[in-house]
Amino acid sequence: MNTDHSISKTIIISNRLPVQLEIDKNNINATPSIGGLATGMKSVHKDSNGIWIGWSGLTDEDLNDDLKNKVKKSLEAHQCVPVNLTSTDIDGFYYGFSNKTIWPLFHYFMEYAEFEKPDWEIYKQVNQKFADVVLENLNDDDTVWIHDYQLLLLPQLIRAKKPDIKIGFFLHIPFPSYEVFRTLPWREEILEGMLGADLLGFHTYEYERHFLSSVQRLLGLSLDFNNVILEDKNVCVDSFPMGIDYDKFANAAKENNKLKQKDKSEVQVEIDKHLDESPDTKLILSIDRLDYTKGIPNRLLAFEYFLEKYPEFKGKVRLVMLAVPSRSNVPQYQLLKNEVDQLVGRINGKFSEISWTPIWYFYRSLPFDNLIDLYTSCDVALLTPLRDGMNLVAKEYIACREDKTGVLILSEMTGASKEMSETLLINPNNFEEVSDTLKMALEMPKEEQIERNKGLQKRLKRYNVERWASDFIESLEESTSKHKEDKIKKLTPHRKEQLLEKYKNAEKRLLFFDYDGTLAAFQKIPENAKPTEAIFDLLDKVHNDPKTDLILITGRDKYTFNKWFAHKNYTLITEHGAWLKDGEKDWEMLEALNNDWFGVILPILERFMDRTPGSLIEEKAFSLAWHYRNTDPDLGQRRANELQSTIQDLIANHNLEILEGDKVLEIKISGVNKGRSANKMLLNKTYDFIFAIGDDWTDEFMFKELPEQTHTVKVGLKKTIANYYVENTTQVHKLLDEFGNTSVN
Ligand code: GDG
Repeated sequence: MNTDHSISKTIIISNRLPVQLEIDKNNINATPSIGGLATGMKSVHKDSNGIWIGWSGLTDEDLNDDLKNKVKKSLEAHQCVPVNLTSTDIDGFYYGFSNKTIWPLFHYFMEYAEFEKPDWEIYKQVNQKFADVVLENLNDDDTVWIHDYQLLLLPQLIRAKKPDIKIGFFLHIPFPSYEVFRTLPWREEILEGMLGADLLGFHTYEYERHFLSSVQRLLGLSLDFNNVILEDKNVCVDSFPMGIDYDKFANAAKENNKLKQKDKSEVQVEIDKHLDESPDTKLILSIDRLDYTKGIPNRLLAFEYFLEKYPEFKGKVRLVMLAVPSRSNVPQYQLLKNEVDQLVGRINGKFSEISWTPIWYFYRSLPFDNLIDLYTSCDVALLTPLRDGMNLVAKEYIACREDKTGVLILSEMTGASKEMSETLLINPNNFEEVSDTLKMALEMPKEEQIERNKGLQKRLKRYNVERWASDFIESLEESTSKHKEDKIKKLTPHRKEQLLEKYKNAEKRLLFFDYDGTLAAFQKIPENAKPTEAIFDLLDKVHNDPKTDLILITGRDKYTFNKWFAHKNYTLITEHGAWLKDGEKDWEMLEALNNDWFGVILPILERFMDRTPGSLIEEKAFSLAWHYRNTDPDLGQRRANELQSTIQDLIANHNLEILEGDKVLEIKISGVNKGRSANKMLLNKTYDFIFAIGDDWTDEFMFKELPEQTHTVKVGLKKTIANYYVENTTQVHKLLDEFGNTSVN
C-alpha cells in the first residue's frame, strides 16, 4: 500500500480485518463489518491516513495469485492491508494457541487449556508475519494500536525493529490472576512480548492489577505506581472500560418502537403475537456467542431451578435464548453445543404445556435489526457469564430501553459489572441467588427500573466507544511524551563523547562508583555479586592512571569489601560513609559512630524477618539492614511500610534514621550518608574532573551534595537529580572501559 511519508498515521492491528470478504466467481466482494471494535476505531481509522492490518478471513489455499491481488485491491479501498495466512497457520495460531490455550487459561478454565508446543511455534510465526506486514507499512512518526490475545507477542516484535515507534496494546479479555497465568509454559515470553508496548490497556483495574503482579513475580521487574520500569523505558499500564456506540443502539431502538405493524420484522411480529395472546407473560433475554465462558448451561439450570422454586411463574415467563455459533472447530465448543441442546430439550420437555414452552432457543446469528427487536421486547436480560472481559450485550440492552424500563441481571464475573452497579449483580454459580434475583427482577416496580437505568444510560452515552478509543490514544500520546522526557537525560553517544573529552583534558580526576546495581548486577544472594576478573581489569585500568583517584563507595559492610578489594589498594568507602580505606592505608572511621542501639532494633527486625519469608537481616558494624528483595513483592512492600511505622519512635529517640534503598531498609545513625562522606574526599585536594555514578536512592545523596560541576550519572530509569542516566551495568562497564582507554592513551 502506498503510504504518504510526510503525514503520520495510526495503524490498527487485530486478528481479523473489519471487512467481510466473499469470493463471487472470480471476484471479491468486500463489505465493512459492524462490530463494536470497528465502530469504536472508526474515527481513529479514518483520520490521518490510518490503516488497519489483519487477516482477511480467506486463507492462502482459498486464493490463487489473481484473487490474492484482488483481495489486496478491494481491501485497499477500505484502508485495510491483509496479512496472508495459510490454513495451517489458522489451525495452530487461531484455533490452536489462541483459542485452546490463551482463551481458556485467561478465562480461568484451566482444565481446558492445552499446552501444545507446535501450536506455540505457529503462534510465534504468525505474530512474526503480522510484524512483517506492519513494518512494511510503518513510518517513523506513526502510532500503532494492537488489539487482543491473538497478538500478544507483536508489540515486542515491532519494538525490536523500530525502538522509537509509539505502540499501544489493548486486551479485550480478562488478564488472569498470577496463580493461573504462571501455569503457562511460555509465560515469560508472553509478558515480554506485551511489554514492547508503551501503553497496555485492560477493561478493568483487576486485570491491570493481575498483569502487574505477574510482571513483578515472573520477570522480577519493579513498578512505579502503574508503570513497569524497564531498562530504557517505562511501560504504562492502565484500565479503559470499553463502551458501545450508544447512539446507534438508542436510535435503532427508537426507530424500532415507532414502526407500523406492516413494517415490523418477522421476529417482532412473532413476539407481538405471543404477547397479545398472553399479555401477562414476561420475556427474559439471553444473548451470547456459544462459548463456555458465557455460562449458558448454568443459566439454563438456574432457570430450571427458578421454575421449580417459584412455580407461580410457570406459563408467565419465557426465556428467549440466542446462542450465536462460534469456533465450532474447537472440540470444547462442540461439546458445549450438545450440552446446551440437551438442557434446552430436557427443560422444555419437563415444563412445557400446550400453550407454553419455557425456552425459545435460537442457535444462529441474527441481523442487527432483529437484535434490536429482542433488546426492546424483553423485560429482563439475564447475563450470567462465568468470566467475561467486558460484555457489551449488557450495555447494548440498557441503551435500547427507550422508556428506561427493563431489568438487567448481570454476572459479577464480567468486566461490565464494575461499571454497572445499578444493575442486579449475581454470582452465576449461586442458583439460589440467581433464581431469587430473577423473581425480584420480574416483580420490580417500573419506577425503580427507571431510577436504576437513568444513571446507567447517562454513563453509557458519555463514555461511549469513541470516547474509549480517544482516551486510549490520548494516554498513549502522554505516555510516549513522558518516555521522551525520560530520554532527555540519556547519556547519548554525543554526550558521552563530550564527557570523555573533559575526562581526557583533566589534570586531576576524582571518580565515585557505587557497587551493587552499578558495577555489579543484583543477585538473589548478595554474596554472589562479588567482582569478576573483568570488573577488576576495568577498574585497574582507571586506577593505575596517576591522574585519577578512584573511589568505590557502597552501603555494604567493611568486612565484605575488605575481602573483595583490599588487595587492589583502591580507595573504599563502606557502610554509606562509616569507614574509609584510603589506598594502601588501613581502615579508619570517618564518623564517630556506635552500635549501642542494636539491642533495641535487632529483635524487631528479627520478628519481621521471621514473618516475611525470603527477607534477611544484614548486620554491619554500625548499621542494620533488612533486605526484602527475595520476598513476595506485595508482602515485602507492605512489611517494609509496617516496619517503618513500628520503629518510628525508637528511631527518633536514638538519633537514628531509616535509609530506603532498592528493596532494603537500613537503620543507622542519623546524618551519615554517601554525600557527606564523598565530600570529605575533596578536602585539601583540587580536582578539575569529578564524576559520580550510582543506581539507587542512597546515591542521590552524592548527586545532591557533591559540588555543582560534578558529572552525575544514574543507572536505570528511576527518578533522579543526576545529570544523565545509562540503562544498565553493561553500559557502566563500557563507560569505565572508555575512561580506562583514555587514561592509557
Ligand atoms: C470479546 C470479549 C468484550 C451477538 N450476537 C449477535 C450480535 N452480537 C454482538 C453483540 C455484541 C457482540 O456481538 C458481543 O460482544 P460481547 O462483549 O458480549 O462478547 P465477545 O464476542 O465475547 O467479545 C468481551 C468484547 O470482546 C469487547 O472488548 O466485551 O468480554 O469476550 O456487540 O451485539 N450481533 C448481531 N447478530 C447477532 O446474532 N448483529
